[in-house]
Amino acid sequence: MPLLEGKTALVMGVANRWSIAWAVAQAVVREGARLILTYQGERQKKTAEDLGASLKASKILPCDVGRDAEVAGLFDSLKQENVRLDVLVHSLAFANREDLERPFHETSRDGFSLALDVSAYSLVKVAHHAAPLMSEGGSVVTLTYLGSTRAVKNYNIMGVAKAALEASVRYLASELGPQGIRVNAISAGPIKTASARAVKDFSSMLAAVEQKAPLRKNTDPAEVGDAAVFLASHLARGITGEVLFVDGGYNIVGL
Ligand code: 1JT
Repeated sequence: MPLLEGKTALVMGVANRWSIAWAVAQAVVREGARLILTYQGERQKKTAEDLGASLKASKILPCDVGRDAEVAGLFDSLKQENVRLDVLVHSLAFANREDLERPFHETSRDGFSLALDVSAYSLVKVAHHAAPLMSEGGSVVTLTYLGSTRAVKNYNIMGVAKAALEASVRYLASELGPQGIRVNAISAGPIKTASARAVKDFSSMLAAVEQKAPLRKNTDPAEVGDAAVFLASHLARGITGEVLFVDGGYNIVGL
């Protein structure tokens, strides 16, 4: 029996076929969910529409989470069409490139605000709008990284943003739990997405993980997709406010 039969999943953050959100979209469709995709802007429109069509997505809508009006507009349009949501996947983040390269103490006020706004506040905002559509309860899943709790070289402001994101997961889980809405994060190992490609020395990081992780391999986006299916499904009905590591065990190893 498919794990998400009869459920509707909104997946935010598909930019291209290397996106973690795309691996999640494929996994939820494989498990029988109806898929709604959002993409950030004009530049991503064609790609999102092509990818969405290949999975028979029922809707492919624009939503730049940095703009309140676009977030409100997205959920208004879903409400208009009487969409009941069961699953919300938040798989997006942003930081200025120089903030991932220069020393962390050089982070500008604007760079700090931007990274936290797009990468952490956006979860609060979309959960706020999604909750009323989750009339039969639901599951919110976001993506995080180990740099939230460890000072990982170069991750810098994104680590601070992920710490805020993980704390937001706990507050949202606490407040939305009484409505049957669970909120969890997946802490993925490093994955070579388009965003990660822009990071210097990313390939050497992948090599280090391959050597040190208990499973001696890097994280495959499909592993994240499957974990998201689990968290979205009835199998995870007792789990909320949690950070689930999908990183080949890298986070448990000491020096
Ligand atoms: C962003 C970027 C968020 C890269 C990200 C990210 N979350 C994980 N990665 C990959 C990564 C990046 C670094 C790293 C480890 C993993 C790019 C900009 C947009 C937001 O350092 C050890 C730097």
